[in-house]
Amino acid sequence: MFLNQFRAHQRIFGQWTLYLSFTLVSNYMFNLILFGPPGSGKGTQSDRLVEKYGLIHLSTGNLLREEIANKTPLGKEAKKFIDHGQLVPDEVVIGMVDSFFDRHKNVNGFLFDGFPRTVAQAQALDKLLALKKTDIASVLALEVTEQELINRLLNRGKTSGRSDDNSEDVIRKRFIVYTNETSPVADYYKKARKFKAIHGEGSVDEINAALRQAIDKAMANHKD
Ligand code: B4P
Repeated sequence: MFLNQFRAHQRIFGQWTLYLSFTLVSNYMFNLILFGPPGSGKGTQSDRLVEKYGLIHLSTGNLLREEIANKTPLGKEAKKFIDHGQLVPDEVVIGMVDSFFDRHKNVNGFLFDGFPRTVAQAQALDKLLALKKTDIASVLALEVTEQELINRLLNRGKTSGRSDDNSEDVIRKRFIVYTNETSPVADYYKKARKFKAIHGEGSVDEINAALRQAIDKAMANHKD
């Protein structure tokens, strides 16, 4: 009789501890933002980093281009802004990120590439992550001179077919938008002591090594 009761308790208690530890462990996520002006190499580096660290790549630029390619109502709306070097409205981008989260539950973490691009987006991201009981661990910002950015983007425009890359006027417009609307996001994360600048010129491998060094450090600190 006692043995049966003990076994029943053990079964229930065992399941609870397993459930609790799973919940605690599954809430641990490492979320990273790759920040920087257009053409600074966010997309290039993200592809390598998500593979190395097992993170989910969330590029709002890629998501928007997918919507455009599929000719969805959202894509048709977004195209008007992207073609002119402007940002797509916050509510559209935030809604898109929210539904991306719905499709990616129980993951190790996200690498945000090109998001957030406004302070309103950064605040919305904090709220969405708080609902998941997690936060941003680190923001790594690629720093590249304007002339190098123009060269890279015009060069990409020759083959990418991207409407926002093949005109120097549109590229310059994107830099103005970056200075006015996106650079305040850096201050937002500096205040939170999560911001780190990374030299973004040199070979892709060299920059990747600098990013990995910063990520390994941020991961060690975030676990403490
Ligand atoms: P994104 O898709 O985010 O693109 P990006 O800023 O142009 O490029 P990225 O920094 O990823 O550069 P990449 O690695 O490709 O945005 C496009 C548009 O979508 C925005 O302008 C906006 O309209 C809209 N949008 C996106 N997110 C939004 C948001 N959150 N809110 C509102 N609107 C939003 O590198 C560029 C080139 O450089 C490549 O050709 C690459 O090969 C080359 N390169 C990379 N690293 C190099 C290196 N080390 N040396 C030499 N070349 C290098």
